[in-house]
Amino acid sequence: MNAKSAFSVQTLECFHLEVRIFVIEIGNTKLELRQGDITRQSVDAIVNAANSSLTGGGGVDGAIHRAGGPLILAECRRIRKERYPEGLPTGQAVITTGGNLPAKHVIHTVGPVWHGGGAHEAELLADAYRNSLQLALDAGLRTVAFPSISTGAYGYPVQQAAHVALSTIISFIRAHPQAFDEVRMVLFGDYDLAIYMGAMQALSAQLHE
Ligand code: AR6
Repeated sequence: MNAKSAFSVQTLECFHLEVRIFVIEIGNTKLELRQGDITRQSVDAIVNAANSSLTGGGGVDGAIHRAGGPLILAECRRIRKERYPEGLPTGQAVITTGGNLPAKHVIHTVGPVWHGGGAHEAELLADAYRNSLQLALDAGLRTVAFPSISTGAYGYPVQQAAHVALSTIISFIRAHPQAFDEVRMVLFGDYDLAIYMGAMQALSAQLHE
């Protein structure tokens, strides 16, 4: 494992707000956790925790469509009609423009609804992260930001979701060491950030064993 630095904590002053950022470096790729709003990230692609209809919803999905404007929805509708008339299956991902967002693209994926853990939720959640990263890689995108997929309306316990999310991202980065400059998890609240930090510390320790 070529992890340059184990675990670093940076504090940035940004518009008078303190932004805490937690970073590990895996080869040439930074894996970063930060508290924030995914719609405000200036990256090549943000990931949307969508539903299979691809026509918008609440939570992150609603925020992305509100901030990104009608071009995103128009592309989603076209993709739905041409490629997924039955809806985008759980764990799959598609890419659209970023519309009015600072991000150039939106990758829409569908996480699993939590049914107690015995309905392949972990595999499906890992698929959502992996297929989103694969789309970004195929499109030559170097910076990608994820929200915490499935842990809102879909009810996936955050602690378990954090482990799946980060271990899947770390495995993908290790398998594709030249692919990304940065993969970022953007957590909406302090509680989620703390949970993801704990999961990252545990995984980071394993990387160095
Ligand atoms: N930036 C970052 N994270 C956010 C933001 C934001 N602007 N807004 C919410 N979150 P959810 P799901 C967090 O419910 O569980 C939608 O209706 C939120 O606090 O958005 O995958 C879709 O259309 C939570 O931690 O996604 C689907 O029907 C996380 O994002 C369904 O919800 C995910 O919460 C998908 O449910």
